[in-house]
Amino acid sequence: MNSSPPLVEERLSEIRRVIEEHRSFVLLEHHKPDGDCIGSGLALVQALRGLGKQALLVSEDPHPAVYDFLPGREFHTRSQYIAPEDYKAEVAIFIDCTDPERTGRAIELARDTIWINIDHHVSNTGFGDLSLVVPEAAATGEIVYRLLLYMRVPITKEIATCLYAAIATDTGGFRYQNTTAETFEIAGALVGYGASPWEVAEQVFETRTVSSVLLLAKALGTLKLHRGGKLATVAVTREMMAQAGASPDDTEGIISYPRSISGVEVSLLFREMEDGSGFHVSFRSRLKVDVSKVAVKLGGGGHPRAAGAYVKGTLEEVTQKVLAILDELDVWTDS
Ligand SMILES: [Mn+2]
Repeated sequence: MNSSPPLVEERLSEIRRVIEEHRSFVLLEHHKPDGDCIGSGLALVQALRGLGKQALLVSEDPHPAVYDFLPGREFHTRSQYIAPEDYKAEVAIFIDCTDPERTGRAIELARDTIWINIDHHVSNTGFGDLSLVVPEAAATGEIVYRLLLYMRVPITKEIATCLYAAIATDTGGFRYQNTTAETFEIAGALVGYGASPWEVAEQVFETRTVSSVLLLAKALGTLKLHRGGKLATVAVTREMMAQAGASPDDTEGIISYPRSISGVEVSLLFREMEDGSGFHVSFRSRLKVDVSKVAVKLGGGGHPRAAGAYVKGTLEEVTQKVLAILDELDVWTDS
């Protein structure tokens, strides 16, 4: 992990220079931020503050309550609470965002700033004045760690906890295919800096709200198998959300159940949009199918094993549309 590829090395040095030469920063998260985005953002905002910089982490959507235990929350706000004229940054750092639009209204704070793009999504557009996109990284948290190490920024227990949480969540607790030796090396180093694997696991993986468990029960009632048992789908409607008293966060993790069924290669979760215009489709694949290709065809994006897209229409129409694209890609035959 000490030998970065030349391009990454060059970008790290350019980013270090930009950080050293400026004093005010805005860090932008993608909409519906996940653990990697939140942990990476909180780590970086605390690191910049530690360097004596002015830094603020901004997201359009709230942080799910499950991440409330992470340090640095006092440096985060939502775009609805801050007007662009109230916070003038010289540099904007986009975190875990495939493209700038993913930040939603938070992007208004990035006007007339230098743009730095730090991400690990294959589908990242390479936007920004400086882009540090490392698709081999399991999490954006790994890249932020490398940057802090490169800059010789002291890694406090607080920063280590945030980065560890970022990596633990994007690797599904070090179980997904993206987990590498480097992931463990970095995670090990972070534990050395004071991160507690047990505390993060307990808070993030071992704690659920009652509404999420009720919603899970309803979602599993919709389970259907297609294409000879290689595709499993579940749906969450607005009605089910209301009955369970669920918030959008409560859909987290539901998709891992259909994917865990023996023989299933691809699983889909259809989540009805709040305005009823269509469904957000989450894709997960086990081994062979690159679901990011399907998501991109539908105007979405993501990783080969986890992706998502918004599709307009009724549940039946959306299901037919997605299945047609999966069939078109001929993913069921090459076994
Ligand atoms: Mn990520």
